[in-house]
This record gives sequence, C-alpha cells and structure tokens, in this order.
Amino acid sequence: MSFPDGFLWGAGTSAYQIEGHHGRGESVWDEFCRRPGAVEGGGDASRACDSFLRWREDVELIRELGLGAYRFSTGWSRVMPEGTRADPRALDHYERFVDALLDAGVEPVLTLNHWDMPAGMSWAERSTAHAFASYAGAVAERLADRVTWWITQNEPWIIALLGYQLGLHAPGVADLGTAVKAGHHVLLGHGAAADVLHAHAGVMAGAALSLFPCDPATGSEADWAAAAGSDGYVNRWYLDPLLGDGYPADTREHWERALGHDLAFVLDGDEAAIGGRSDFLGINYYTRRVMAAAPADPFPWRVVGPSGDVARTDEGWEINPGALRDLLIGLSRRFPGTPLMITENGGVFGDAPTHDGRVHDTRRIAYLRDHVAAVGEAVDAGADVRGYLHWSLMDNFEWALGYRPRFGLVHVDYATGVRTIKDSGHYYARLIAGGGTAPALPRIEAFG
Ligand code: IFM
Repeated sequence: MSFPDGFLWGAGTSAYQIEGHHGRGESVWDEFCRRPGAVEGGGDASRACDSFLRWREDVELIRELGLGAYRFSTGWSRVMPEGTRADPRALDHYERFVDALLDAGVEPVLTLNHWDMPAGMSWAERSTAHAFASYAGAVAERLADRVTWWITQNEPWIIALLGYQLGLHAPGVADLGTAVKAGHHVLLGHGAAADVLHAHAGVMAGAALSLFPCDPATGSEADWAAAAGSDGYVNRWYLDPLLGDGYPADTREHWERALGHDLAFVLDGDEAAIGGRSDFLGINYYTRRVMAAAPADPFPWRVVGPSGDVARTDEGWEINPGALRDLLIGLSRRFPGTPLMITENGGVFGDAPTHDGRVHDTRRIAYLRDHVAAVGEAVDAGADVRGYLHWSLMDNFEWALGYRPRFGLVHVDYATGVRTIKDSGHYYARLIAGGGTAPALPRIEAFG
C-alpha cells in the first residue's frame, strides 16, 4: 500500500463537543440540552473536555501523537454570539490555536458548522444560509491566509434527520417536510459559504457527508429497490447536488409523493448555487445499512441488518472496512477529479484505564488498522484520497448520547479533565510514523 506524498494523517473533534461554555453565546444545543430527557444521563456541554481552556495541552497531545493534521471547528455561537456580529475575542482565540498547530507542523482542517448554531436560528429558514455565509466570511477574513482546508457543513443528512425529522438533536423539530426543507437550506449554506471562502486564494472548500453504503438484505428485486431508495435518501440527495449533478430525480419524486406537494422551497438557480463549488469531498464513514422492502409510508424501506454474528462496536454498529474501500472506489469513479478526504471514521469502544493507568483499547486498534488498510486499498485502486482523519482525537460530548460513548484515541476523565493517550493513540502514532504501514500488533506492555 502506498499513500501519496502529503497524505494527511490526523484526527478530529468539534467545538461544542470539547470546548465547554466559557463565555460563548447561547447555542441551539444549550437550549436543547435543557429539555428534560433530551440528553442521555442529563448531561450538557457546559464543561465537556474544557478544551477552550486546555487547548495548549490538546496541541501537545496532537504533537505527541505525531498527527500531520487536526480537524476542529470554530464555534458558530462563540464567533457570533448573537448570530450577527463577530466577537473579535473569539477570533483571537482561534487565531492563537491555528498558529499553535502550524508551529507544531500540523495542518489545520477547519469546520464551520459542526451543529452549534446560535440560539434562535434554524435551518428551516432560508435566510440562515446567508447568515452562515456571513459567519464564514468573518472566520475566513482572519484565518484564510493560513488555513487551506475548510469544511463548510458537517453531515447535512444527520442535521436534517436528527434535528428536524426525528427531533433527537437540536433544535428538536420532528416534521418530515421541515426536515427536507432544512436539508436544502444546509446545502444552500454550503454554496454561499464556499463562494465567500473562494474569495481567498488557495482555499480548499468542501462539505463533509455522512455516507452509509446501502446493501440489499436479499437478492430480491424489492430489496434491491429498497437499497437504492435508501441510498437516494441518505447519500445521493446530498452528494449529487454538491458535486454538480442536481437533486436525483428518483429521490425528488419520492419526497413529492411522501409530502404530497412539490418542493417549492427549491427555487430556480438553487441547484446551480450548490453545485460546482466543492474542491474536495469530506467523507464521514462509520458503517453501512442493510435494507429490505417495507410497505410503510413515507419510506418503503427499512434497515434490517446486518443480522447475525458480525463484528460490532460497543454502540452496536457493524464494523465493515470493506464497505469503506468500495465506497471510495465507487465515488472516485463516479466523480473523477474530486479529491476525497476521510473526515471522520471511528468507533465506540468503552475501554477505561486499568490498574496500570493505561487504556488497552485493542478493538479500536484493530478497527483503525483495518480501516486504514481499506483506504490504502482504495488508493491502490486509483482513488484520489488526500487524508484520513480519525474520529475522534479524544472522548467527548456525544450529543444526545451524552458522555457514555467514547470515540477517542485519548481517554478523558471528565471529572478532572485529565487526558490519557490510549493504546490506540500510541498505535496510530507508530502507523503515522511508518507512512500508513500498520505496525504488527504488539504486546500490550510495549505501549506507553
Ligand atoms: O460525534 C459525532 C460527530 O459530531 C459527527 N459525526 C458522527 C460522530 C459520532 O457519532
């Protein structure tokens, strides 16, 4: 396996999940967390990993792990506390942070919207796309001279699904029509922000999509149709317009049938304002969906698997690196000329420190090794993949699931804020030092 020169080996986090409050403006997520039962365990992100204060320590960890890139987000509600005017002190903070990364030889990968929009805003409103572009402009004004990689939107489908269709994330709306509309406005926001970013020379702008390959449960025609329908709903509805093909006709028909009306909120010119503006595609890959036909409206499909004895993370998600390899190869064939970057990939493994003070998360090591190998196979098959950013650098606030799921290469003791590099972090450091060659799985005592 040969990863190209300049391949970015890194890890990611987001502002709301790690920073803690520390004087930021009110966010839709602060409001959501106050709803009884909204967050498992009743927690909130007022402290999280305290990274707003401990950011120097985080940069040291990044350096110690030998990461070549770090994906983080600027807090929208920190930069624009009331949603309209940028707070220069917040921008000062991110400027110091970016400079520290650069001093450490780490390439910053900056996400603009990782879900923490200012309170009172909603993607159900078209005007939010413009507000987002003005926020993007304020951040770019400060940082575009030293940040090359910009992610506009993180996971448009998840924003629409959990935030507006199911009400499981902020702002807690549960209405299908609003969800489809909100998803469109998120994409419009990408287009508007990308235009603002492109006023700065050298910027690479893209969105990060959560892509879930959809496989049929059986070889029946009905299950194949279910898989194709689900693929349209989850993947193509975002992928196609972003990469210039406009909304896919089959999914558009599905929405018009399910909602009982035209998508009047998609105005003439909107698809042109979304497409043709992505310098790369960010891919967040966790697992696949196995689909079967279902009689129910509004979705004539359902997730049924995989069934049986497959490897799973502690959250129950199937571990399937082969699906990542095939996804990358498929995307590179369908969209030649669009560089790909793995902007998230990881799993929940709940290992805690043991008597020796270390975290022996051997399953995360195997997960990491196998997914990196899958990326390498895709590269060998010709896919233009520019980087692999593991999710996450450290355990953090996992939204409505609170602090239970642990995704980190670094363990965080939430009571004290103490960070401990897990065995997977040490393993990743060695993998990076070897240019992506997986070290043999060493005996546990060899780490640390
Ligand atoms: O923690 C999240 C992240 O914020 C968005 N993508 C999925 C991750 C794991 O659920």
